Amino acid sequence: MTTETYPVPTTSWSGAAVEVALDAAGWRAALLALDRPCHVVRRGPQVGLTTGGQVLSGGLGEYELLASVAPLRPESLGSAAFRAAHGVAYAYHAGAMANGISSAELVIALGQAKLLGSFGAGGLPPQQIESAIHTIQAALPNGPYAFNLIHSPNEEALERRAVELFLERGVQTIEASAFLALTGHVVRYRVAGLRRTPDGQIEATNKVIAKLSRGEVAAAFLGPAPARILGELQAAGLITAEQAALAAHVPMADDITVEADSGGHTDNRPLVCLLPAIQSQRDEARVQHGYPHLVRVGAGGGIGTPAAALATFMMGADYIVTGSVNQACLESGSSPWVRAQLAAAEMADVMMAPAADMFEMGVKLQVLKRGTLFPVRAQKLYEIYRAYDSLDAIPAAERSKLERQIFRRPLAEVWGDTEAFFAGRDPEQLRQAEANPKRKMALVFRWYLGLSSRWANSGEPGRETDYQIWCGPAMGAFNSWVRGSHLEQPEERRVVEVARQLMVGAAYQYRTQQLQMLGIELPGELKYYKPQ
Ligand code: FMN
Repeated sequence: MTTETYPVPTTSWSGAAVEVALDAAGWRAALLALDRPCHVVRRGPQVGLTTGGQVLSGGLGEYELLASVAPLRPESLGSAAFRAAHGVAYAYHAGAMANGISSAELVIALGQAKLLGSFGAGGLPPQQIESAIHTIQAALPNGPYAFNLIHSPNEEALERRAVELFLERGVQTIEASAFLALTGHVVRYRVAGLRRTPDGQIEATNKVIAKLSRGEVAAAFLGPAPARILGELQAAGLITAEQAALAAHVPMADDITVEADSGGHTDNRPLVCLLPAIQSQRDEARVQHGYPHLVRVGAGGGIGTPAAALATFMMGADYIVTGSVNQACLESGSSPWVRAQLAAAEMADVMMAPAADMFEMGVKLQVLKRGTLFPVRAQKLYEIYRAYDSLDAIPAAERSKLERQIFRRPLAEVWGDTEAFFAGRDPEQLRQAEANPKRKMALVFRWYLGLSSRWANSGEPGRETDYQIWCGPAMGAFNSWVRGSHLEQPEERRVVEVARQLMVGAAYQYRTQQLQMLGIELPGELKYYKPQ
């Protein structure tokens, strides 16, 4: 036989009864007061939440103290070093979206709220990038902002010109993406910003946030710039001998964004697998190269809810990156039609489809399938490309179907436009196409793949079924989270509000999770954060 014992509480709570919330609204308010501690207290049968009063050691208070959680402001999530380095309020980065979908307006709105956004320079001609630099710098003379430097294997001149512009105009942060290895251009950007300070330290004024999803690319950006590339840059007079020497002691990137299954180009890796692998690579690189600071590792891909944001921070991410959810915001360079489709998307409304830039290699990217036939049509083009060696080899019936349904004009006309496009921009492409009919077919098909994303952004009337809308499952997750709140409506979605709600929600859910681990079972509607 056993007898039950009743321990004297070692801590108790003392305060006015009016400070103890007993109903759901009061509990929510207490949990939402993120800059105050939150106590769960009991007197008799009543359990309440409070953010006031006093915790006493010993049982002298009027209330028994069941659990307490410390304050946690959204500003505290992630790395303080990231916030300090980029001059931002949150460890949060809105990743680049090509063709100016991450528009100057979007980057400025974030920057004015002290949040980091990357301008979507990918796919834009240099004049448009230059004009965006001008607009963004005028609005945010002290930042924060970043520009995307996207690796451009097919049109190397674009990558070179972007770096020249960034250096000429003093753009001090870039988000470098789609790199398979380091190129002279990205190394030049990084190293041209190195200098020795009067106290003998090395200052890296050109910050690089490298976005990647593969270990070998991470290794390149975690290491110093390769001697071979430094030698070439120095010989060409693009960096000084001192900068080349300093580069041996500095990693290529300040920050590495680990990109899991995301909208647009993606390797579809799960965040929970990829992030720890790159984090340990980062730790090893620090030991190997003897860096005094850690390269920060953030993560994106799939973040569309506070739960996802919190999970990423709890895995040790220094910052989080969003993409898909920002395209659905008013400031994005997309069209109202696209924003409406995005706002209605479910998580399964996305699929992989052939990418315009690396079409011939069979590279795919993640797009919305809701409301558009683009993914199916692009896949059809890829199958035809694989099956035949030239446009003339396509059977007549098949060719006429393509001309009617997809191109809506004769392929000869499409080739005419393609020639005109490349004549000024990159005549080498035309020379290759003349020599190789399969290459010519690829360029004609890429006409459709390239224009379909522009039609989506401009809202080209009558072409809705061909809109190419890059989007990942984060969009559907976001939509189900905001259902019933002000953010359900496309016209209410603004990038700063989305960032704020995600970060506040992550801080809120951190505290409710902690309470759960302390044995406090909150009702479902309080456990999870809904946009307030
Ligand atoms: N990342 C880039 O580095 N350069 C781009 O040009 C680019 N374009 C994108 C366009 C769209 C519409 C979307 C949705 C994403 C794009 N991304 C690009 C990736 C985002 O910057 C971000 O890393 C990614 O969307 C995060 O994953 P999520 O979509 O699951 O939020």
